[in-house]
Amino acid sequence: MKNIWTLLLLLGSFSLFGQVTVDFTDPATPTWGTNAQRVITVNTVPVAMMWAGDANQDGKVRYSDGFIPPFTVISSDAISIFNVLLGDPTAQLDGYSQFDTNMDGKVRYSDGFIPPSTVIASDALFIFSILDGDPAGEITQQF
Ligand SMILES: [Ca+2]
Ligand SMILES: [Ca+2]
Repeated sequence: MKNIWTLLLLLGSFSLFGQVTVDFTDPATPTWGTNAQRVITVNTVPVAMMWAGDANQDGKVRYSDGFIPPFTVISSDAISIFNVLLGDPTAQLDGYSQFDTNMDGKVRYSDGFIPPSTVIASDALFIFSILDGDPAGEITQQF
């Protein structure tokens, strides 16, 4: 299972016959709910994408733990990456994984470097960037 959330097309009705092509990268494509997609700018063009970063699969993207009094803890996705690497901040897992938030085929807590110039980006820092650099930020999956 990946760390991206399900995305639903918002249509009044549709036919079950024939082939339908839907461009979810077009921000004008109607999707169910509010804030269902993240919109970024690529070469000055707005592009919609699915939310990623829910490494622990709890329906929320968080960099740090959250707390809702009196007893509810919302676990950090970044810490879940640290834990799956057995607490080694420089470790790396290769292959398909829900903890691979930037979807490069590798799970890393910190950036890796292969000389002379290859950087393997941190999945934890990717979560931080999804939250626009707010360590206490949170995005909740709709539905
Ligand atoms: Ca989560
Ligand atoms: Ca990765």
